[in-house]
Amino acid sequence: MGLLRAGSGAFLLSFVLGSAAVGLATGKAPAAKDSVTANGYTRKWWKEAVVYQIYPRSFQDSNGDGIGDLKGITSRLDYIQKLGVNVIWLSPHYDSPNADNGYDIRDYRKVMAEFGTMDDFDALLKGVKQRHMRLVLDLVVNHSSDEHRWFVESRKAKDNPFRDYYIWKPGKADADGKQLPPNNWTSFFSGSAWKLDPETGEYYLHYFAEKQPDLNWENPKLRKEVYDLMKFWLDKGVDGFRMDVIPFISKDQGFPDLTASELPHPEFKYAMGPRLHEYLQEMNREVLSKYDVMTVGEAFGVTLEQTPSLVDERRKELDMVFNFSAVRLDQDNGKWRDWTLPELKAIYAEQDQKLDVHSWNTIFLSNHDNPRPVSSFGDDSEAFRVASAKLLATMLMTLKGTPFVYQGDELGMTNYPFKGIEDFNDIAVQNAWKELVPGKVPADVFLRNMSRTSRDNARTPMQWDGSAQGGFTTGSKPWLPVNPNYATINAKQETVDPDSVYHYYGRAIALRAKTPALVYGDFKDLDPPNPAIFAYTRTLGTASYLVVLNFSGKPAEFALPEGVKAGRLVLGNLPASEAKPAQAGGALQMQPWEARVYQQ
Ligand code: TEU
Ligand code: CA
Repeated sequence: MGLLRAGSGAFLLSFVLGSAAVGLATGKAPAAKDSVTANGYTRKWWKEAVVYQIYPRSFQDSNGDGIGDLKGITSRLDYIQKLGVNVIWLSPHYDSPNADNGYDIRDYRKVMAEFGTMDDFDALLKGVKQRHMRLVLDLVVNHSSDEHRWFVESRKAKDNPFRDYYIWKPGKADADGKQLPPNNWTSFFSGSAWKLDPETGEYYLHYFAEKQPDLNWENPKLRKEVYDLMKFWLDKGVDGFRMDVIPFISKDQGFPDLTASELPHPEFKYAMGPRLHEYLQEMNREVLSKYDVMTVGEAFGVTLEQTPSLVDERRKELDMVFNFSAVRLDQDNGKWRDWTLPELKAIYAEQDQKLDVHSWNTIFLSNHDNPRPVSSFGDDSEAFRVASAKLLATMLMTLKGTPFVYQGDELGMTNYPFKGIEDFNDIAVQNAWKELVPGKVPADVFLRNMSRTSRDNARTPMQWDGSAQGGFTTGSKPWLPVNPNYATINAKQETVDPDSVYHYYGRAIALRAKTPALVYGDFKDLDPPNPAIFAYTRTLGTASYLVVLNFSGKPAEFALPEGVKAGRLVLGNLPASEAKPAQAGGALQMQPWEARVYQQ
């Protein structure tokens, strides 16, 4: 077993003796009430796991209609398993009219017809389990679709039994008696967050699209419905939830206007409402505590200071959250910005400082809402795409926290060469275009910005092979065009090439899996202000690793600080890496985008 080779001394003994060590290797759940610790952390399977995110619409089409589906995913499970990941997070697969690609759910207990049937889901779940992986679903319960039965009822009349499942308010009249929304809250998809519904003459709240009315968590009946639907899926055997904008579920019942300074970032006002902790603790008590599952909340609008209040294990709320600082470092309020390496390093250092042993972090640079990391954080030019994608993989697998890999990143897939507005599918882009162009923003400026920041960059189909449509569909019209670089960047080519980004991900994931220090070890940034090199150590007892990453297209020297040595090279992204161990006081000559991991 790999674990036996890693680390040493008393720590190793407790690590291997713990029943969870067996779980780690087999993918089975550790024994309940396992309280084995590592470096002060309670060991958990989800802390030791690597998660792979699937956006079903774009993963693999099985019937030629141009839309990815569950059968398609099942047919690719071997590919995912061979990468060495332990958990799959599936973006919404529920019945939906697709105003926001499944993040607008019409029926929480039904599979989206385009994706298949409940039998297909059961087959997928079985296939995942057979391969000793786990399946985590997307829980979208801040809002539903306006086509959900609850909303169809709710909008009918003020005294409808489902009225209080949503948030209804009368409008305000201005000086001329004109009807205005109840307050100035804005939607993330442009315009007011309130929509006047002619049926009853009241407004309903929608933080996202008009077709995504916010659910009213003040209503205990609604909360019970949510807990029941969670149990429905957990009883099928799923292993947890990624919770969509979960910090938004509790609303300030005073519904105060946002101030001018709050308006650019309403997420910080919408998140962490007065009853959020109460709801999460109730959910944990009623549902989560009864299963051996993992939860990860999308912490949009949550500050790092607030994070422990959601994930401190003693509070029994969530296991982990996605903090947005790193993934959105290249954007400010939807606008692309230049970022610097010291800024990125400061984020990870601060996360490490502010989360103590009771709180666990996530490490990710991408998902279905963000551009491709090799384009944003690496260099997707011909010269450096492969090296920089591997460097990012090295970082993801060696920082402290559970790593999340978004589909296609393991191939080094890049942003899409968007040209016109018609190339974009995302409702966020289409709504913003209508609101801003041409009056407030010139079209070319808008398009240039969106081509760097748009969510559609991540949503183009998986590139499986060099055949038409990249092997994503046998049809001629995928729902979103395949990136034209599929001829050179694709899974078929990368699975046969031992030097590919794909196989490098596999090696980095395997290294993490067998190296407790890379999971639980102390993190220390060796040179925070260095503009090109990110160098850090991960140390657990006597086991210590040195990670050196050259985040630039130029050679860079890294002088080893006092007490740090580069011993045995255990991972490197360039064949020409100097394998010669460098002693303390020596220097490493790093090639452009070179990444190395040494055992000290
Ligand atoms: O994302 C919400 C979110 O925080 C953003 O990434 C959002 O998409 C962006 O800021 C829009 O400008 C979650 C889902 O991940 C996303 O796909 C959904 O669209 C959204 O919630 C609504 O469910
Ligand atoms: Ca299909």
